[in-house]
Amino acid sequence: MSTLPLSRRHLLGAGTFGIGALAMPAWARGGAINDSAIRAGFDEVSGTSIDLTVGEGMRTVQGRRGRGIAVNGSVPGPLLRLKEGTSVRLNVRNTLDHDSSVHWHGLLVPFYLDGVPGVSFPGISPGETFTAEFPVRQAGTYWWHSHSALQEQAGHYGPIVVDPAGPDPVEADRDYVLLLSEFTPLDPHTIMKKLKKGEGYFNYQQTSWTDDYPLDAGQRLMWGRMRMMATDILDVTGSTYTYLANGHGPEEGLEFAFSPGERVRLRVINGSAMSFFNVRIPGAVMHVVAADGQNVRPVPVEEFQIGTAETYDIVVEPVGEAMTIVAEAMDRSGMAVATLARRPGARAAIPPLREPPLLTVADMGMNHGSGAGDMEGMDHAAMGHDMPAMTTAPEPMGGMDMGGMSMRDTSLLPPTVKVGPGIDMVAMNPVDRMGDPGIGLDRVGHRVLTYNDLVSLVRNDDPRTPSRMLEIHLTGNMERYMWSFDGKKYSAVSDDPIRFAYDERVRVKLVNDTMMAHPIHLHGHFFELVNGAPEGFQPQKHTVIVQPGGFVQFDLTADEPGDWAFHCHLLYHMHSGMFQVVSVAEPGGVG
Ligand SMILES: [Cu+2]
Repeated sequence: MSTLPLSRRHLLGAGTFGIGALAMPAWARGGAINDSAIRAGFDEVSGTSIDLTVGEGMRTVQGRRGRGIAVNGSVPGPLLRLKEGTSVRLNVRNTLDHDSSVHWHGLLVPFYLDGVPGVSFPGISPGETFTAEFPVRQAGTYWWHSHSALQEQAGHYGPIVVDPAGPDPVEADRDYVLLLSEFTPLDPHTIMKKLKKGEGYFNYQQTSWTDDYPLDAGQRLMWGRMRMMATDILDVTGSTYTYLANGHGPEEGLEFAFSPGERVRLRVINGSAMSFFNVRIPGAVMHVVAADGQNVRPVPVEEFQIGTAETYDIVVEPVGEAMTIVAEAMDRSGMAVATLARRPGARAAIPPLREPPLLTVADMGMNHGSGAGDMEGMDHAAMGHDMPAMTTAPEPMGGMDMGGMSMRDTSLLPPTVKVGPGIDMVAMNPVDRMGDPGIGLDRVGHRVLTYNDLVSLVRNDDPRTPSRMLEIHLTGNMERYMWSFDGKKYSAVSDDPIRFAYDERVRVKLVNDTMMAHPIHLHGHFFELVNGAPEGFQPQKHTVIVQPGGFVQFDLTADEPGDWAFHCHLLYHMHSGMFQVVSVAEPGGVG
């Protein structure tokens, strides 16, 4: 290689009079950033015109290496700091050798800038720069991510904070972003293939005859007959994932500084592909002040579950030298960790992972009551079958006789649901589970947030009663890893969208016929959870967890014309078909 010394000299020489070119980081020059490692953590970008460059490279997390997709050279990509009432121009340059995209998750934008390939936008071709310019109409905590293929799993995501035009009702001395996600050295398409082969592939906590789960022989037989697993809590687990806090593994020591007496605002974003987290700060009370970017009346809690794609803002007053922020994966196969530290290096104890939870009768959609904690004093004998453990509490099904109970009775489904191999489970008696803290948190012995605790801080602007009800079933065949709405797997252009008239007010009921919790996200809108909040103060969200075997209802004002994505935010569920297009008519137009 006689040219090597020459080219090296050439490069060195260029440096002496081409400082500008050399000062430009590798990611900005474009192309693969193979040999320059992707940084963990993120910079902050702001102003009226922001450049984002999508590139590829190698990531290393706690010694594990894998290929990744970075934006501006880091995972997560940069924090976009925007200001309500201004306009912003976002220039997204794609240096990958395949298409990319950015969806501004939670931001109200015109539909053609929403960044979902195949829905009013073709995607960003290799070498192309896509510009999204729009007015910033809201304040709060949001995030952005690729909507192309499985890029989000590889690292293509980052946080958004929008500062309010006026005074912020949340008073805090410090303001931090805590973006939770996961790292895997596996190629995301490899994960998809493994899930297709066997849904329990990553579930190393499977019940077996020799393990020490509190299930007796009869219970094991019952779960086996149903071809289900009581430990089937998350599809992809800590067996491959390292859980990340702002891109850092739990041993990599992410710190947030505080001084005694200060109020610290933490903007918690679940930017993971497949994980629900249970978040707590042992010893601290967390005041939940915003959900999905929208201010709520403060709720003091000691733990909350955050579904994929949700955000919660909390305010804490740390005490002592340090406090540990623990984000435990819902199946307790790992945790992301950060520290509130009074001085650099200060640490508090990290609690061990708790016992993995088991699915319950309620998760199978066989509730007979009105929801969690409401089963006391029920006369089970009068219901004609012997089900002593019929509660939403996390008890295994002691002595349950499943005879005569069909979990696949498709006659329970409305005619709008397409019955076929895509459905292997039908909730027998789905109930409103918005008072449920989430899988595994029923009996933790301290106060846990539920959706029923959320009350909007300000009055909502549409007081109308919905004029119609739309029921949508979340369906799936877990064994074949097929996921769908109403039994229909999404297959692009041929599908009939869900249609709304312009400004129509609709109550949407999402019924979960499966045994997994699904975080359902509607683009372009906020909807109001029907959670018993005082009239006019239902909390607004863009993503809602529908608990297994349960339902949620929300009121939607369809006032953003255009085609919008509507999907489960578990990446591999979306990729396997749990996706639809919502079409909102133009003003005066026909749906
Ligand atoms: Cu899902």
